[in-house]
Amino acid sequence: MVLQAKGLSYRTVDVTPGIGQVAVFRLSGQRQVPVLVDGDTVLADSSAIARHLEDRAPDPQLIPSDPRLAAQVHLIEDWADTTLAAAGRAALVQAAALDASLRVALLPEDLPAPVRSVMGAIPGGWVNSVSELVQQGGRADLLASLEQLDASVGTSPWLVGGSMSLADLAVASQLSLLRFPPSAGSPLAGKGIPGLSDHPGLQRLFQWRDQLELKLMERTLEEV
Ligand SMILES: N[C@@H](CCC(=O)N[C@@H](CS)C(=O)NCC(=O)O)C(=O)O
Repeated sequence: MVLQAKGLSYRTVDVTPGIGQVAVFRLSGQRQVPVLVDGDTVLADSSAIARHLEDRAPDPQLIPSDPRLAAQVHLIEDWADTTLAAAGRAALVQAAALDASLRVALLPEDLPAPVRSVMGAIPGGWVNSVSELVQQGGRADLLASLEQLDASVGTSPWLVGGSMSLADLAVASQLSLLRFPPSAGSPLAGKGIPGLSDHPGLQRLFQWRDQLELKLMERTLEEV
């Protein structure tokens, strides 16, 4: 999203969990995505990548110069990358345990068809008792934070200050775990975590995310 916001050209390489992470480790010395390769520079961690891109392409500025606004952006970005990311992942695992079609849609595309069909055939709910234990308590906190964000985007399209910042991008990207954006394509687009993606108190927030994604796509098209 930062690359799009700054109108930089890039190529994405999807990584298959497990086997594909060997190459990620060889490249970056750690196994997680995202990894940015910019000439001779190889960077892991979305926050480090965002800061590198801010130096490389200062326009539009995504980290404000004003220290007060910069602190707010930093805190929201950190919350999105840690608390929101973990809560989103836990909620998605729980939803996938219950919904066979979601489970299959989330599998890597290059997985052989027989493996995909086995995953789809596992009866819904088999891991539910475990994931429910993990979930208890966490969901209420997540919902409360998301409702606050929904109220915020109801008054201004930018979470911090008067223009787009890294805070907007960090939150919007993690919301995609809760309800898949149009860019996820079929069969994931519009699907999401029951109880969150269809929650009446969160609809402005998901619309805001979809609109932000549209704005970024328009910027990419302008560059082409
Ligand atoms: N703090 C890192 C977290 C990255 C992260 O959690 N990546 C996940 C996917 S979103 C991953 O690669 N998981 C595979 C693994 O941990 O083995 C960041 O913000 O970039």
